[in-house]
Amino acid sequence: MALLTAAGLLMANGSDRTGQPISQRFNGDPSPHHFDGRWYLYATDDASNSGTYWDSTSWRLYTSTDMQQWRDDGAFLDVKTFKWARPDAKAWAPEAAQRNGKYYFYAPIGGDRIGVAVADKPQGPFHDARTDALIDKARDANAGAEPIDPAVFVDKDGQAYLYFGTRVPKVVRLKPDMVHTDGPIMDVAITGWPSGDAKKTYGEAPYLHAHDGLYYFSFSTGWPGQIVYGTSTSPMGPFAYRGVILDYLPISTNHQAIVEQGGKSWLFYHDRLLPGGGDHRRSITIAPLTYAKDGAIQTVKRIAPE
Ligand code: FUB
Repeated sequence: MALLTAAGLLMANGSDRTGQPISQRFNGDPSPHHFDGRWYLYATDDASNSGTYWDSTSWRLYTSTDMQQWRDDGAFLDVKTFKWARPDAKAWAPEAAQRNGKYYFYAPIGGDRIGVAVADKPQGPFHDARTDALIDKARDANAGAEPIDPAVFVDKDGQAYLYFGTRVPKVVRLKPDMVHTDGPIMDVAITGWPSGDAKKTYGEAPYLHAHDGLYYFSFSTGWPGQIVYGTSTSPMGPFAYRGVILDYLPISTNHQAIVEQGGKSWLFYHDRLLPGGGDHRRSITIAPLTYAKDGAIQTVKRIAPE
């Protein structure tokens, strides 16, 4: 039950978005980016799935100048863009990156492959950057049981990393062209799991961001999952467990992204927020993220819809 009014939310969080959906259309798996002065939020389209599974076949784009008002820019890409994919293959949690004057879109398709598309503009039109998948479970050693949930991080030295995977987190370097891997796929090690919580483990939704000279690796612990994180002095890890960013939600998945812009940080995640919402009918929302003096991320308090 909501205990705060909208005005109360403003005071409590310094944001009028926490607990409020960015759209009246169901969506999930946020991949937010600030490209050339505008926010681009790439998402899984829960409004076009069957309602009983995440079986939509296209991704949705929302854009904003202020993070308050979001414009629905529609289904900007379909799995049919990738000729090697089955046209009815499920389109899951996406990722995007900017480099070389181009925009790259990382597309997990069918649960066993990750494609990459390229465009001159962040809204597309995107075309397949290759003739096959960037990551392919059947082709690539150590791709894991389910190569999904791509997340790209470009370090200050220009090296790009691709994180992905369910149950065992994976990382692989990308070549400067952003569309080929460079070296083997490695497991990401997480150390120092809290004792007495044997059920807490890596589930999915890997995400890497840097803050104040440290690398933060966040992820969901499972189904349902908490969003937790660890830190390291290397983007390859190992990451020392630090704590909970967001507690369990009343839906089966939890999937986050963390962005910094203009000296402020935000957590993007999805939740059950709209009437008729649920496991397969999610809504993206945004919460301010703050750090303690020792670099610890302060746990975000979920605000339930009224
Ligand atoms: O949207 C389908 C799947 O649900 C994503 O790939 C996972 O991260 C979970 O959010």
